[in-house]
Amino acid sequence: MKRAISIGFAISMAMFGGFAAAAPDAAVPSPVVSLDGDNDQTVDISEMGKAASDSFDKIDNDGDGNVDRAALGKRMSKDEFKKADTDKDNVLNKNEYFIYADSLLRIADEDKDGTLDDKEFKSKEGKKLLGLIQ
Ligand SMILES: [Ca+2]
Ligand SMILES: [Ca+2]
Ligand SMILES: [Ca+2]
Ligand SMILES: [Ca+2]
Repeated sequence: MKRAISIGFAISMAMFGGFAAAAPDAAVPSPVVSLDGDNDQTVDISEMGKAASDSFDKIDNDGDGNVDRAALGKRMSKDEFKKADTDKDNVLNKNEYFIYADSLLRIADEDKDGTLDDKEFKSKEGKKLLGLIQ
């Protein structure tokens, strides 16, 4: 007696139009999206501060709480570093780093609402801030 091995033929019903391609707009890089912790489409001082703190910790790879000009690399020019180093000890501590980032945020904040949107991030200071904290 032959036992026929039955292979189940799955009859697939082609579903047309069921899977529309995902809208590609989510892929557009937005500086706000990466920093916007509360998803209100703007970056406020606390979101900026968190990013600044994270980036500071990354730059301060020996963990002594200070970063020097060399460690900052392209993030800051010599003059900017001088300005940020308010106690003139040739390193930036986290507070100095944050205050400098905050000063950029204030200048970039064109409409003075205390937050930066995508448009404001495109300003000179906005870009600088982004380069600093990302
Ligand atoms: Ca936000
Ligand atoms: Ca250090
Ligand atoms: Ca200093
Ligand atoms: Ca604003």
